[in-house]
Amino acid sequence: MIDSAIAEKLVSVCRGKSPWLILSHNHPDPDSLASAWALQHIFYRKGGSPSKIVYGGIVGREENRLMNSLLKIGAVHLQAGHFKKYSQIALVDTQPGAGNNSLPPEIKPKVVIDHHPLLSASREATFHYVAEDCGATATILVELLRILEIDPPPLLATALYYSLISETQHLGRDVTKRDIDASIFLFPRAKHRLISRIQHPYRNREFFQQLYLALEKAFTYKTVVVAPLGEIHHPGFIAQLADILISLRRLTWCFVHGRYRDTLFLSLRTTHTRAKAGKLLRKVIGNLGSAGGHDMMAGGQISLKKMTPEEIEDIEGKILKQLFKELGMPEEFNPSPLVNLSPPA
Ligand SMILES: [Mn+2]
Repeated sequence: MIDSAIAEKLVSVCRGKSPWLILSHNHPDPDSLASAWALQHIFYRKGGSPSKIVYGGIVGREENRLMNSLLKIGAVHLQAGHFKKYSQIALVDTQPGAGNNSLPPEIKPKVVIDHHPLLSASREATFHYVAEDCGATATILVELLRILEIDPPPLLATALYYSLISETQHLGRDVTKRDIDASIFLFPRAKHRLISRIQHPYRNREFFQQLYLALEKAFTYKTVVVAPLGEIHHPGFIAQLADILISLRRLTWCFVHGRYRDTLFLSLRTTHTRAKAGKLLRKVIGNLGSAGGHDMMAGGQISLKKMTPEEIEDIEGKILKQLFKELGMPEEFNPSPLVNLSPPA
């Protein structure tokens, strides 16, 4: 549990009437949405300061769109003038330099709250709290709410609980005692019927089309299932597909990548509970881009701006080769398709 001195420091930082810009991931997942919303609540209740929750990219997954609208979170797309209008910036579930947010490099955030490994630029924030022993940033926000004696309204509790179970696959992945304690606190406060509606959304045809193409492209090699998707409809699909493919029996690693608007998005999953997937993906990507993650899951991105199709293909090939090398797999490469529709010989 976070100690009260840390919570009091956050309160002292947010006192005053000037408005805050709370920045989540570019393509926000439930954890960054719920955490941003909880921080907005703390700012309002303890500092009396208004704030806006923004993201740089798109809310791609149907579940996340539903979460934003059904729970009335009110996260909006970042506008060009926002950084001029709001002088105080807070980053949640991400950090300056993490590569998955739209913070311009010359702007220093005042507040950083995250559960990914600490990046050096975060130390320059007036308040930074980065706890790797939390499976979700939402856990940190729950602890802050509790220590500040703010009882979260039902919809906020619902968002935080949904974030916890979605980020940790129902408290099964990268989860610690802090997450369990937070979930016990949230459980009686959350509206579970709403969570069920979010978890079982109606999907448009685009999703099935994308899934079909993905399964066609996926292949397995040794203990890895790989899906090189090429162009995709939205970046959120990468993580979604990785979560599906890692369920493939007997395989222990899953690697998915796809391109969206000049960026290559990558997702890595493993069934090994202590695998340091985040570290591994950072090694694989090297100085080509950025990555972050935990033991069993990681994500990254590489800018493809001004690259020719050949250069892009080259990068994708390099990354894959590097991944196999890091996983200690032999040089010779004989993949087999995940789905084989040809009739038996
Ligand atoms: Mn998170």
